[in-house]
Amino acid sequence: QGEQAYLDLCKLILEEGHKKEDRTGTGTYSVFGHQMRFDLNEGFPLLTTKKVNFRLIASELLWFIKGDTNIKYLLENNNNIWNEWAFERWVASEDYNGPDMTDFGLRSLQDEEFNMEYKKQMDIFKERILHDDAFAKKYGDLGFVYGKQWRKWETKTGEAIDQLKNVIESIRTNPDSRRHIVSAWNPEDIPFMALPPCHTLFQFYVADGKLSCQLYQRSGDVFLGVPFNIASYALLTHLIAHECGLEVGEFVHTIGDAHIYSNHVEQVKTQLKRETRPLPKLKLKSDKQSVFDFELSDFELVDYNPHPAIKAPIAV
Ligand code: DHF
Ligand code: TMP
Repeated sequence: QGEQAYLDLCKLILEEGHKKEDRTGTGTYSVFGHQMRFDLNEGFPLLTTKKVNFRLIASELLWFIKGDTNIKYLLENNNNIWNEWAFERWVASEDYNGPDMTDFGLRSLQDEEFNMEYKKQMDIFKERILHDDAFAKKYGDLGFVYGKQWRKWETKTGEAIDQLKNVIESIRTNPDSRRHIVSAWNPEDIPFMALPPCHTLFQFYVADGKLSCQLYQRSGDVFLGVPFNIASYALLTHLIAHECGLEVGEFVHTIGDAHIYSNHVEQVKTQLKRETRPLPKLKLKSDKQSVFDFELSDFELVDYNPHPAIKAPIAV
């Protein structure tokens, strides 16, 4: 139980994964079509076999919920997880005239001198996003990412659909509906997206007074992204259940291409040698009702005693 479903997936990929090249040039081991289930009543599904930073997950989710797509908010919350994808656009733009940053993701791993220069350019970029509003507006925005698709989906006639608000309303007024869906995948937008949405679509389900959620994730970086994704959707399910006066049920996580990058294999092996510990509990510390009113300080994670963090490079 607990995080075992996650560890089982890691084991499965190491033992039976297909060796596959990928867009980033890193190389992966991968399986296709895998499902994990987490009973949210057992505890909050944040891994204990390595320390995962809940603050980063919560601030990213609040960013989505606000409908924000600019990394400025994340940087103000000391959250750097989306920097590379904004930086990528900046260094490819006409306005950038610093040293060549082509393929910075791979090169920073292979060439220490380049890595120093990359870090320097990234720091300059972050400073400008934080302190130069016009710059932030132009280069901090990731465009059609989750915040936009969830809250301001653009229709052909130029109107905006608030999928998140609508789904909460439909859960409240028509819990038995089989149409509680939020889609982030808009074929029309794909060519303009920094990263076509990895969490493509999610659906809610109400039975016996409990709210469950299933995510279809087209592509999952099992070591780095997936632990964040599990906790993020668990948190979202807690918030929506809270607003709708429901208990929490299960989080069902279905992944299309579930992969371990070749430069994460040693880290995963280290993690698999560790004993799991009891899951933490999530506390909502305020009497707020609406999902849209929550702030970082309203969340508290109790009894989280994980093994130490394990570092790994992210594929860009
Ligand atoms: N690209 C790839 N290749 N994998 C991803 O998981 C991914 N995730 C994205 C954007 N692009 C991606 C957004 N989510 C980290 C976790 C989630 C995430 C982005 C980054 C991450 O680097 N986690 C590290 C350290 C975080 C930190 O302390 O700053 C970790 O060890 O969990
Ligand atoms: P892709 O677009 O070529 O599939 O690359 C996206 C990579 O990012 C892939 O390794 C999956 C990973 N990813 C996650 O696992 N979770 C996430 O939330 C995001 C945004 C990306």
